[in-house]
Amino acid sequence: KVRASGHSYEKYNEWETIAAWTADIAAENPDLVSRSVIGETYEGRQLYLLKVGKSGTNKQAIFIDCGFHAREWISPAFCQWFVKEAVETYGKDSVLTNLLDRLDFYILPVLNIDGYVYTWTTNRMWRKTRSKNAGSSCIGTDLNRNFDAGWCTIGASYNPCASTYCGSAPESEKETKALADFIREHLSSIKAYFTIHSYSQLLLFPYSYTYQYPSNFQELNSISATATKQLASLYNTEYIYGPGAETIYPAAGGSDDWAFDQGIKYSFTFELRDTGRYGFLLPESQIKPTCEETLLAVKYLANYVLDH
Ligand code: ING
Ligand code: ZN
Repeated sequence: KVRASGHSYEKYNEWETIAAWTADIAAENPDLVSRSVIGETYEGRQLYLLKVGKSGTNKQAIFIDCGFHAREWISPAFCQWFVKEAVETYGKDSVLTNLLDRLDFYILPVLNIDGYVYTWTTNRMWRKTRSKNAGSSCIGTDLNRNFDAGWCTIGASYNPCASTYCGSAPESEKETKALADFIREHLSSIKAYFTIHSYSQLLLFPYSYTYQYPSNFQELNSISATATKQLASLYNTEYIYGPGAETIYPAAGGSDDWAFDQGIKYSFTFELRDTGRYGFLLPESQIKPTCEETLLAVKYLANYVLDH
């Protein structure tokens, strides 16, 4: 198959390769994949969004984003893997076929593109965006502290030099604004929101900005139990699940809490492999097993959402 030069699902791809891949995968699978642009990054790169699913009327949707944090390279790899699985197994795998017939998946392969590029060129451990901050020589905002969900009240910093800088205001970043605008415009169809991070092997749900439990805590807790069991069924990878604040740490301004408060009652943050041996530098040999096991959890949750 014609494929963006150098692209591989089992390697970490640089941004230009991922960008070319989004065009190719849509062109090769017009009945299943379409590409749109939902905005631009601070440095002017286009934010591509893939809509994956068979065309139909009044379809519900699941939104999945990857690449909030620049150094979490396994995250964009998962979004690419998900689209690959969709196009390669449609009509073969009955579960995925049913999902694609009845749901649309919006896949945002990399949100923090500028930061991702910076991790390839300059600093592999960069997390934030690359936007300039007024009155400071420090660069960047933490996109997962920039949403309007208890913004900057806990687990975030007003200091532009901090790695968890919340930005000058909620949605101050073009990337945050583009994502939030898209979700607001599609609220009537979006039933679930999954945001993919690494590392720690956690499945988190609201809230992170408060220790209070969400209205549907029991339901989220029990489907998280099943989703992580599904995930572990492949390679015994152990995940811990629970509300963000008590499971990882309290942190305001995250996208899952914001999506939940917009009314998207199935809102999750995945923290993929590993638990720290390699951390953000997860070897490429682990891309395939990590994506395969994660896909089991995503498929289970997507199926659950279909019936609820
Ligand atoms: N972890 C997330 C972070 O942004 C998180 C954890 C999830 C915080 C949901 C707030 C809301 O810190 C990583 N690895 O980025
Ligand atoms: Zn992250």
